[in-house]
Amino acid sequence: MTPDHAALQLWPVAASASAVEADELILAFTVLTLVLTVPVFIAITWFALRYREGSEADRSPSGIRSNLIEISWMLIPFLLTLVFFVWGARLFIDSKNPPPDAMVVEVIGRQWMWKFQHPTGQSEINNLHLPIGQPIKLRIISQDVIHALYLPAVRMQVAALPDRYTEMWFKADKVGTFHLYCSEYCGSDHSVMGGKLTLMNPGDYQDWLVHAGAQQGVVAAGRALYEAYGCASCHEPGSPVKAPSLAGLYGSKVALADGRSVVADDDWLRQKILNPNGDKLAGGGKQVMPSFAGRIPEDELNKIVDFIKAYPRPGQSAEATR
Ligand code: HEC
Ligand SMILES: [Cu+2]
Repeated sequence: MTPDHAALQLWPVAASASAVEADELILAFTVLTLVLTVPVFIAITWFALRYREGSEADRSPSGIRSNLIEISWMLIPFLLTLVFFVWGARLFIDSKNPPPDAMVVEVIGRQWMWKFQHPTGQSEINNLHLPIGQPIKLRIISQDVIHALYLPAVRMQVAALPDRYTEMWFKADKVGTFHLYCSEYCGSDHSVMGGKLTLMNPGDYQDWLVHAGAQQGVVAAGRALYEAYGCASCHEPGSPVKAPSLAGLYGSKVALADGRSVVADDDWLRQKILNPNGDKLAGGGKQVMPSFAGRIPEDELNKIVDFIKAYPRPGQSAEATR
């Protein structure tokens, strides 16, 4: 289940009580702004028409002077804005003070993926599974540049900084799958730095930790990395680069540009990813694929290779890799 990209969603689902409060604040403030500005614009139009050059309107000073009007036009908007100041400050202070019993999830942002580590040790990439009905505190850091974790469903957005922890906390109350974004432009693949926030009943979450979370399968983890490192944006069918599909590649014979042919085994795949050009360029291929040497840690490289191993040939069920 993925969040619906197709449907135009002007107002995202609110999945926590504080999200509802944030919505109320924004709606109320929008209404207030309209109440204060619409009459001004109407009056401007009316005066512009009535006192346009050459009109017959009476232009003599009226002589009316009222302290009541003077004071009220200043005092009423001032008090109204104060209401919003107090209301907003309360939400802001709440959002900075997680309850002490909050469950802590570690978040690491880096070009271009999000890594989440659960208190029980399970980790996942670009997907975040969390229980509802319980305060959750995300402790956020970046491994390289500034990113920002944005969870529209809980109306929260916090910067991920390279050298300092930041925090976000919320208590979700709605089960479902929602968007998860990086909302700070962070380089060429910023647009793919996102995924899914899955909110579950506490029982399902425990279940997920034990089953899916623990063995979220190297293959699924590999697929997430394949997407996160941008392999998919070149190698998936339909991509503008037209790189060869990696489906069914493992174990097959690859014809190289220098005339040799090799069997795509673990070793060769690993080498190809690290140093794709030179003597590893595919026959008829151009030097397009960037080198990933020094960019993908060894454990993740294993997972990507495992994913390529399991990537089904066309016609086979794709379920196995999801
Ligand atoms: C900018 C586009 C681009 C990106 C990003 C990219 N590749 Fe490639 N890749 C190519 C192209 C083009 C080829 C074919 C030419 C060649 O052999 O280099 C290729 C070839 C390959 C091959 C050999 C396939 C064959 O049939 O010979 C493998 C394996 C591969 N890429 C894996 C990966 C992995 C894994 C990633 C991510 C870590 C990745 N690529 C990222 C463009 C890309
Ligand atoms: Cu980012």
